[in-house]
Amino acid sequence: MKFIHLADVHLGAVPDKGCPWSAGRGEEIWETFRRVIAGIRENPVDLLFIAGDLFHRQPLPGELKEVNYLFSTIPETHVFLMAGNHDCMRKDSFYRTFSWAENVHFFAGEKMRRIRLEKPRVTVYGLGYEHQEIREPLYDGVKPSEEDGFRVLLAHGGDENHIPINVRAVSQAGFDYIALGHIHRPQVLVQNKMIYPGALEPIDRNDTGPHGYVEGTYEDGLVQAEFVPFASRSYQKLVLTLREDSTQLSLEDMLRMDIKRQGARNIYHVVLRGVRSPDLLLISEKLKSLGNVIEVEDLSHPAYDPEALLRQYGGTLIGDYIEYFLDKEMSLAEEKALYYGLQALLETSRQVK
Ligand SMILES: [Mn+2]
Repeated sequence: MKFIHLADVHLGAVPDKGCPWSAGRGEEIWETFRRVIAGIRENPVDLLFIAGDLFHRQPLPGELKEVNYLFSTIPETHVFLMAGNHDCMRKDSFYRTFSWAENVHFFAGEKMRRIRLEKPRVTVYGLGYEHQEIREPLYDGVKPSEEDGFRVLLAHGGDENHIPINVRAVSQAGFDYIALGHIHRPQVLVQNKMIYPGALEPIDRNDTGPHGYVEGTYEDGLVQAEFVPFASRSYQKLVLTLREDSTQLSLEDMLRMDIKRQGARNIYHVVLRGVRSPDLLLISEKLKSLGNVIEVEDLSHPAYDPEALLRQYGGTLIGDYIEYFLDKEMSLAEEKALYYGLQALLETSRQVK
């Protein structure tokens, strides 16, 4: 028996609002979901688990129809679907009245339900969110009944406000596989058994690293499951190390090359480290324009030698300023203050001369 497990697709989300590349990303999330279904059409699986937050917010009737159309193109695959906290089934939710294709099994309501199929032999336990927050540990006491075949728990949450989960209790309750959703970074809690596949596409800048879904098999009581990277891009951190001879243009070249090497589609958080010449005036806006750069964080500092400057400027305002900092353990912010302050003081004293 083959299955695919995904979660947190967040259809309808438009990540990185205000950034030049943002406009296409809402569409891209739909496209990646469509590609998953197209992949199943080519290499069929028996079961598709979608562990909540398929939509970023309340789905519109048209959106449900699109998703249902996609499911109808894989009639051999049984789709198990639940509402998560983002797309929870409110009183007026279109989820309540929607009629799904025959191969779709939708968990409606916060009461635990069991769906049993005979072909293939599988039992899936689950529920759907009707509220944005659920603080009761609804999964902790659930035990599957004794029956043959693949026994699965479809579950969304795991933090304090979204059905807290006791990993030990749930992993030992007797399920063959626990298909989790809600945490956006892929995470294996128990190998081949209890897994967060993470968001299918990264949804915001905290969703760093690879994204995709989990693909697995169930054979004679044995589950094999592995992560398949599938997202069209990822958020990455990119560190540029400055030296005293770095210039704005040399940095731009370095960044261009790094972005080319790591993929122009990815979205970068650029961190500047190392030392730079005191007269280098960094234009980080310019760096931002060289690719999908969401932030430039400057942790570099000018190549001043505070001790030498102290000898040179002892007894002056600059000397006192340096002494104030050198006498103590400096935090990162204080270190920055020292260097920025020095820069300002040295420039003023130069102008006075
Ligand atoms: Mn969620």
